[in-house]
Amino acid sequence: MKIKKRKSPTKTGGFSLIEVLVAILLVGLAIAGLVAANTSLTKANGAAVNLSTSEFLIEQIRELATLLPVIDPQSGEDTFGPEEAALADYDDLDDFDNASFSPPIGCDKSLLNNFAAFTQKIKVENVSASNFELVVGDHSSSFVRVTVEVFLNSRLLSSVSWIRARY
Ligand SMILES: [Ca+2]
Ligand SMILES: [Ca+2]
Repeated sequence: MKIKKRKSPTKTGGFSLIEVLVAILLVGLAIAGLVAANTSLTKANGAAVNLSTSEFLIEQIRELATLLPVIDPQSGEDTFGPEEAALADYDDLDDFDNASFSPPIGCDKSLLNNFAAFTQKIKVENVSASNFELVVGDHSSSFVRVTVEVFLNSRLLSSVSWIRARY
């Protein structure tokens, strides 16, 4: 009588348990790597979007400021700061000194409610005609430095300064 030989599992062409475990481990590592790469890409993308938004919000103030005279058209140098009660009536650059807008404003002073988490902070300072780094007394020179900072939930994203001459 013939006894049927049982085939050994290693000779069937299948995988051993160790091989399967190693394969699972490698696939797991590959998936973990992909998830990590995707997470950092998403974070980088989010940061880039926030940065472009802050540049856009700075640009709004720059455009608005470009159209304004440096001192008030009516009161001249009498007041450094706003002579007017409402933002809609602000008509010179120093009206915006120490102004903070959240939601931020557009170049037409309208509220940009879609960017409510962002804040624009504006500083207007007179600087020396011979040294733009040197802040001098209000209305004591013909040059002002406008600084706009943009915050996202109180975290500073961008800050830009520029010089305007009084004309
Ligand atoms: Ca004014
Ligand atoms: Ca003013």
